Amino acid sequence: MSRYDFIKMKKKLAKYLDEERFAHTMGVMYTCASLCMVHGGDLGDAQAAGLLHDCAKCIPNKKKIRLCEQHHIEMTSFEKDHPFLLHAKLGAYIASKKYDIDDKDILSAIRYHTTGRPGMSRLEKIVYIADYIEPMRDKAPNLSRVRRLAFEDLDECMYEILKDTLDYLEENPREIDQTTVEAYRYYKEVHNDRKDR
Ligand code: DGI
Ligand code: FE
Ligand code: FE
Repeated sequence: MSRYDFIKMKKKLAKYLDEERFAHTMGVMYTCASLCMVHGGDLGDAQAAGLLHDCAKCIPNKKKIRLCEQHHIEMTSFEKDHPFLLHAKLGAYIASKKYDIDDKDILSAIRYHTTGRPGMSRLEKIVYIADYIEPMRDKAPNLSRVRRLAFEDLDECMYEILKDTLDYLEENPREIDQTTVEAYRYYKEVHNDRKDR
């Protein structure tokens, strides 16, 4: 038996997410599980992180800001201007308070699932990547290649996804969060260091 009551968690989550988001969430949860089977780690933790990664996604933007203020969750001015980004931070908070998750790595995987960050843990990478490649996703470029890469090499896959995400965001450079840029630079360096060896 898993330490997690996934049935109970899913029931609760279904109340806070719309149908489409819930379906995406299931895709992410099972994709996290599959990636964990290949790359290692705790299967229950991977599923819990995937299941809860977007738990704050359907909260209206104004309310996201208000909740962050109420619970003393620090916001950058960029996040205040782009409140959809807050669903990651706020999601980590809700996962800990409302879903009794106390594992730091799970909470951090939720926290950084939108931007990534330099030096991510295996679980953080698994959630970030699963969010991008789950079966319902269909808009990103190079998806079939990225999907294969996800099961071969997490760091290379992070580099590829961050590169494609920034290429897409470059259309409106003012929209780019510094954390995304820092994550990209980090995984680009990992990529280049390997090539040189
Ligand atoms: O919540 P999801 O839609 O499942 O996925 P997500 O939390 O990864 O959010 C996806 C969007 O986030 C995607 O359109 C790219 C965008 N994103 C990632 N980094 C940045 C960003 N958007 C802005 N404005 N700035 C960023 O740095
Ligand atoms: Fe998200
Ligand atoms: Fe998501």
